Amino acid sequence: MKTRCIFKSAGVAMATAVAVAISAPLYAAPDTPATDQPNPAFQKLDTDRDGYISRDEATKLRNFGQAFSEADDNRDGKLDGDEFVKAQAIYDRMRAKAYISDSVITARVKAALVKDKEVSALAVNVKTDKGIVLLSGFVETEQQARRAQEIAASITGVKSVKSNMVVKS
Ligand SMILES: [Ca+2]
Ligand SMILES: [Ca+2]
Repeated sequence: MKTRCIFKSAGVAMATAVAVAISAPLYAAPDTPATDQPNPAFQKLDTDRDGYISRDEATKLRNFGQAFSEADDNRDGKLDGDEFVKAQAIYDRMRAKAYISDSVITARVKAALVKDKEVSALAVNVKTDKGIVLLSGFVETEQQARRAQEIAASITGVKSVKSNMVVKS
């Protein structure tokens, strides 16, 4: 914002031609009127170069929908430069949250296993990577292994369950 104002007053004070000559290299992308600096992510998404990110253009980013809705302040169904910056911040926050939730998932699975009569006494190790739970350790029967897998799969946020559990014989 500041830069734009300075250039505006400079343009009035100096000859217009000089102002244009100075500002031209800085504003190489004339189709992004809402931002002071060209945003590379914005330009990449704005395939029709109308200066807005439409819903359609935003589908190139995975799971961007919620951030899109929250950032679209004037509810016109598209994001201008400022709204897009806001959307990026929301998107980054959401992704950070998704990352943390691996440890939350692990804690929930462990708690659920401890509560279950059939598997509570077993030493089942739980690891979670991007929502995928890996169970390992020793169990006494196949049934216990299956039960542990079922419990893990029922936890909110779990995408799938892998088992490295070994049946002691
Ligand atoms: Ca566009
Ligand atoms: Ca908008």
